[in-house]
Amino acid sequence: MDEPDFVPLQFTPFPKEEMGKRALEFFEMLNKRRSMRDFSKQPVAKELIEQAIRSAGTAPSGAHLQPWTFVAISNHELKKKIRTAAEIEEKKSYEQRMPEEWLEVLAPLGTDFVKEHLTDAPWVVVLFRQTMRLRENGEWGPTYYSTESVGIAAGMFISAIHQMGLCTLTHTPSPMKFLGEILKRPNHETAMLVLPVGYPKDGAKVPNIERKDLGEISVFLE
Ligand code: IYR
Repeated sequence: MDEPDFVPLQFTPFPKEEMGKRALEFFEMLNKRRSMRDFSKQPVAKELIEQAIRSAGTAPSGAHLQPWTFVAISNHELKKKIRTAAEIEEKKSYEQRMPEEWLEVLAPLGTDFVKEHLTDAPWVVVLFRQTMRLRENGEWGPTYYSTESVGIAAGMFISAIHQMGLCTLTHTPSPMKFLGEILKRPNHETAMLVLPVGYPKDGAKVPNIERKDLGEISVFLE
């Protein structure tokens, strides 16, 4: 094994007074994000999607294996194929597979098996998790904490999209195997999330729901 190579950390400290302001501004920016299903067909430049993927690619990952592949689709035929396959699975899910206790918590979100966003949004980004990696000796080995790693990268992608003034949605058709087949991904990649990206339609609406406040989501032990 080679000795690990270290370089000095690039770290910018901020004055104490500025830290609270930066923290608040970041929260206020993120707190305006909404999962949105009413996409306009207005095109979005490829460079913006590339930039969001670059940001997502800064996520930490298990053993720095970066076990993610972002497949960004603007091709209408492919989006149609994905929508058709997703709706077949989702119809079965909503009508047969999801128990009443699940449907009960989905009801306020107003979702159903019709997935217009998959053809309306100018981009559909499918995020794949790499379950295996090719080792330097040519053998396949596992990746580590890939679900956590890809989850973090997804959060960063969603934040990047929001920060640039676009909308996205974390869509989870289930089961997702059809995505690897349609998009011809290798077997060691498994689809985790579908993220349509674009502008909202005029008059787009979102559910009237609240976020938990700090006291409900944290415990401080001092
Ligand atoms: N996968 C379905 C159902 C669904 C499940 C959850 I949990 C949601 O928060 C929203 C929807 C779909 O994408 O419609």
